[in-house]
Amino acid sequence: MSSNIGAEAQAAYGRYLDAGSLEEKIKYLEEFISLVPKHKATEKIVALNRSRLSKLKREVEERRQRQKITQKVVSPFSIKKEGIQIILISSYFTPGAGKTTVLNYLTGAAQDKIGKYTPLPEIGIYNYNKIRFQIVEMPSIMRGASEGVGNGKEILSQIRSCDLLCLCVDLSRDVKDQMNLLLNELTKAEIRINRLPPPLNIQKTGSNKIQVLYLTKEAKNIEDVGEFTERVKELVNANGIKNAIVKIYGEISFDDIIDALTPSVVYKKAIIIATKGDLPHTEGLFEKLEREYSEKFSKIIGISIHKRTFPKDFGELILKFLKKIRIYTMSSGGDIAEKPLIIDEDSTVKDAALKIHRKFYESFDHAIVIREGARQRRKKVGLDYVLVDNDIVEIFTL
Ligand SMILES: Nc1nc2c(ncn2[C@@H]2O[C@H](COP(=O)(O)OP(=O)(O)O)[C@@H](O)[C@H]2O)c(=O)[nH]1
Ligand SMILES: [Mg+2]
Repeated sequence: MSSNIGAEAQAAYGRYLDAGSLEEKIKYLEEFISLVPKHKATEKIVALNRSRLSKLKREVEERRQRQKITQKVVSPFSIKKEGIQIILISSYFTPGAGKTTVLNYLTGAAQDKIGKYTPLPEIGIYNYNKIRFQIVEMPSIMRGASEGVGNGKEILSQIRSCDLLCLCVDLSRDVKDQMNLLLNELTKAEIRINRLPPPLNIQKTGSNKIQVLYLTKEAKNIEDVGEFTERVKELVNANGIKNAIVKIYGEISFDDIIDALTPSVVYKKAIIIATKGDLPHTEGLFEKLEREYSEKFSKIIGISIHKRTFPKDFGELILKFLKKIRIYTMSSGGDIAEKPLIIDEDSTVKDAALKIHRKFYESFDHAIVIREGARQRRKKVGLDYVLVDNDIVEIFTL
């Protein structure tokens, strides 16, 4: 191993090589990666070992899935989704960041739990214009949560399937500490925040070689394609994959390749709620938080429960952030449903039909869309028609 690495890292690597169990191997390899100084000369070795690490983690995950099937335990941290699920988290300290306060403000739930440590999830329903948001407060995240400290594994596992993650940050305490802890544990749990999946795809084949294809102009925009290709192959190979096609559709980094090789990586949308802006010595701190984190978090809300500064249109703000629209279905009798159907922005009539029931798609004939304010208020359309917020849709089947 190269001398760029340092003695401590070398020692950790030795422990990794000697380790007997998968868990130990993961622990020492993580230690090694964290100890290696990060610069150009070590980039390759770090990437290679991160690829090995992701393979080890996949093996542990596969083993856990197999055990889960045989055990079938129901965890109190596993919450059945109702409507749009928003999870509130914060880093652990007392008194807390104000999660229960937010939950209670939005839903009326858990009034008696404000100011108390809540070791289990607290749940409430926030109704906004007939749209249901399920607000879940998770127990505070502790350092080491991704390794299981303070039920961290269960909490992070539920976060993986929520619709929106909300980081509650107390402005009266060190904001950086709180953010670092949360972002660090999320990253370790393979939860990527406000990022799109990288533009690449790795398919295993039977061809007995690794092939790398650059399919767009952006993908080809690399200094030395030959060297890059060799490195990609090395990373894929280090993950135990000997035959595959790697299709690259845009600009990517080595970290992106490792993410694509790690099936447990999920991509989550998240916002920050900064609390307690009324307390002394918090002036200017919200603006500082915005300056430091607005690149990663396009939505940061500053609140103070005492000054009642919670946004009145929180539901609207969330729908926009999640790029969702609401449509209203109409029956043949002309009755418009009271509850909207929530679908992704840019959805078509086909997407809506499928969401209502497959049969509306399978025997679809045409649809009528009523759009207030449009030049043609009532329009006969086909499956490809793109819907917008507040459209009223009636589907006619054959
Ligand atoms: N001054 C001030 N105190 C708050 C605010 N929000 C919450 N608190 C207080 O902070 C403490 C912890 O709140 P809680 O909601 O239980 O935090 P949790 O542990 O994150 O659920 C309680 O005493 C709350 O009354 C706020 O906006 N301003
Ligand atoms: Mg609480």
